[in-house]
Amino acid sequence: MIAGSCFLALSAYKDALIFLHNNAKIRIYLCIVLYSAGEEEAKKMYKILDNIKDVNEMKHLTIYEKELLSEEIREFLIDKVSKTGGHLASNLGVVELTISLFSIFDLNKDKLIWDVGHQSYVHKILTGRAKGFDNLRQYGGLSGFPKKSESVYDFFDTGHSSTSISAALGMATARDLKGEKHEVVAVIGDGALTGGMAFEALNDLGYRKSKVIIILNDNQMSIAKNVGGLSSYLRRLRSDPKYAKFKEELELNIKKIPNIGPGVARTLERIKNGIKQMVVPGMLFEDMGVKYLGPVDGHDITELTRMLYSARALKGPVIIHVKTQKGKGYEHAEKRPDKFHGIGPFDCDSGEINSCPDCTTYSKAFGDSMIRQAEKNKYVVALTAAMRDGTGLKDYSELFPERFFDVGIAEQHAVTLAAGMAKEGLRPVFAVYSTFLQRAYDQILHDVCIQNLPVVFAIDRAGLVGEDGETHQGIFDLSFLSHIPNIVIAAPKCTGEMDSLFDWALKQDFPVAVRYPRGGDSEHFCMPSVREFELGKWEMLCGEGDVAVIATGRMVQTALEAGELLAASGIKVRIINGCFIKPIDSGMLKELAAEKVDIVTIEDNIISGGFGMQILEEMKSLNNNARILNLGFEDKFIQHGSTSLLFESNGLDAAGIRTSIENFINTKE
Ligand SMILES: Cc1ncc(C[n+]2csc(CCOP(=O)(O)OP(=O)(O)O)c2C)c(N)n1
Repeated sequence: MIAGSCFLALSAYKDALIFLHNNAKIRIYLCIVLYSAGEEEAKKMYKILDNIKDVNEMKHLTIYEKELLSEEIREFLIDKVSKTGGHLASNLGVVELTISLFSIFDLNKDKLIWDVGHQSYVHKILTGRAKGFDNLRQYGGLSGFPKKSESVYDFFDTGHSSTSISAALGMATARDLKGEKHEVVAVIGDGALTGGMAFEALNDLGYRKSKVIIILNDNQMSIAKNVGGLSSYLRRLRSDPKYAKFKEELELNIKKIPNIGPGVARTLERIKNGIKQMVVPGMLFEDMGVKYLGPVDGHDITELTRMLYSARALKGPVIIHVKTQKGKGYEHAEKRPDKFHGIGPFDCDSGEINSCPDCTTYSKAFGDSMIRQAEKNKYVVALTAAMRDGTGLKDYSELFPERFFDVGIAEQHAVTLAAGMAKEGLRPVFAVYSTFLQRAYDQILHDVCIQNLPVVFAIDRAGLVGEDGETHQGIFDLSFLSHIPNIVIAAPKCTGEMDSLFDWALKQDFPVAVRYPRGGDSEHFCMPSVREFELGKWEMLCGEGDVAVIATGRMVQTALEAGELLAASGIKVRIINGCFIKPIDSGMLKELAAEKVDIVTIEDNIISGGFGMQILEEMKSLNNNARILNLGFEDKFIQHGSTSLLFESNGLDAAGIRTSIENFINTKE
């Protein structure tokens, strides 16, 4: 009876809340009454989150309500991400920050850009997309990154690091030229700030003096612990509150010094700057022309609000140094923010991931191989651009700390650093995801390949990566590398070949790129394989039939499966492991041409400029009339979803390939 009336009262309260939406005082009073009554139903029933219908709603909430909302959002995130997987720790760290940004800025006119964008989940929730979280990162569902196509409040698509300040400056420049009035805000992590592009943008911004507000979200973490001189600098700023307070007071006092005439004023200005330099050393941002505010506790909404107001009132560029904790509010993520950075589905209570600990992934096979290579050769060194664990180098880094180099999110620097090392006799291996290597195209061409330096590129996550979507699919590397002279490109057909291929690569005196996919071998595939590689020589796996299927890398396994399906319908095909993408095996192609065999090529890269195109060119030059079918990705970006679904929807699973080959055979006159 009592519970029933309570429930009725709560329902009425809920309606009243919606009605009284703009009257914060009454709302907070009712809220306190209900919460102090200790009613569990109250908590379950009245969710502030459910009543957020507008981006400006945050402006009407009290600080207390915002704190309650923060709790709700954290619960929501943990629950949803535990089911779908995703970027959890970074989002838990920006809950109060996002709420505060929404409280101060009006996203109907102001622009907000999230660097990398993996921490935009709270933004998505507050912009009406909470319901989409059941299908987060799934095919056809909500993207894990900002997408203009998804919401008018996603102002700029991100995914790769360190782009936000440039984009913000671009938008601010457009605003000023068009005579518009609104704020442009870029939120960038301390990890992303290690990327050179962020400095290029700061350099330009400080000079142009455009009004851009930069929020430096400093949690001292990249994916793993942040590295480098900038990180130590931020640590000093973070850890000494006196430092910031002293700076504020000093500036106030300096402002009080009277100016007497322009000449004296100039001298005084110089003296002021001199004093500032002496007592507030290394004011990096201010020296670049960007006003520095902070540091501020990023989980204290009152303080954050105060700071954001100050920044909005200022003229010219400003950076607010916000201290946050990655994984905040979820014990497991607070303890292991690296593990919960990007995570698959997991158990909420134990924090355990539902994965297969014994499965051999390509990254693991690479890491193991690096240990063997380093044991054999004391000049072997490994480089990563902030992706130590993802690329499988954790064990190696612990065994060979002096031969391990994490350069921060700086792929371009990593490549030229490796070039310098190779020039002086080291054997550098740069482990990098295919998508992030795009950043370093010129360094590969200009610094490594023109000088023909023996740098080995270990290109992980080549091909489809799945849930991270179009900004992360590694489907371009064959196209952007194949046309560079001197570089050799190879791909193992299974994890078992990784060690022998790296062993081969490290013996060559030219640049070698070894590309391999995310995950491990296909379930249907079991081919423990240790073999000798010979430059530009392919491997014939099945030698019968009038059609030769030449597949590369992980697609060899799919080609074998497709071959089995075709065999079941009485069609025999030859299957060739195209383990060298550059140079291709001209000898074998000549033999196939002589036999007048038709050719099907299969790659997990875009067709344009890829593996199959090279074969097509070669066959043309042999003046052969054999027909060629190139299978790979069409000229478009591939959205997010599980890799199996994406392969299927692009006709590159075994069944799709079987159909394409059958059609190809059937269309022969
Ligand atoms: C060019 C590039 N290299 C690597 C990555 C992979 N990556 C995604 S998030 C991240 C760490 C970012 O750290 P930070 O900016 O501090 O954000 P946090 O996750 O700590 O909130 C890295 C290395 C990337 N997105 N882009």
